Amino acid sequence: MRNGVRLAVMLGAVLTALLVVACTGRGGGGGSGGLNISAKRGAFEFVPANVTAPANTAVTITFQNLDSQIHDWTIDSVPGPGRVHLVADPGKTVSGSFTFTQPGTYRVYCSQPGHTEAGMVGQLTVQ
Ligand SMILES: [Cu+2]
Repeated sequence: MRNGVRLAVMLGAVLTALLVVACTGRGGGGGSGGLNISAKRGAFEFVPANVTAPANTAVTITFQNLDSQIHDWTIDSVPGPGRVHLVADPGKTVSGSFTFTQPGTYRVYCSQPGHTEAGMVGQLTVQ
């Protein structure tokens, strides 16, 4: 039985790895597979700044911080998850799955002190 359990765990790990590859393999433009956003190195900037996600579909958002200071990708209020707050330490990548339930445009910003003022803003379009 123990071997069976071990096999199940291994299979789970492999499937998870495949899922991660599938979700992060696409570009940052949109689509149902996932969104990839990065914090640009040496700049207060999201790349891309504007992203599009389908409504009523689970979307994996991956936020990669290429800069040397902490950044986050934050939406204060959006129907579905309510708040989105992906915080990435320098050089790190974080991700989460969200289902947005209402089409519209929502303001994205970095909540670290001074970053919004420096231009670290963007927009999520749900359609
Ligand atoms: Cu920031």
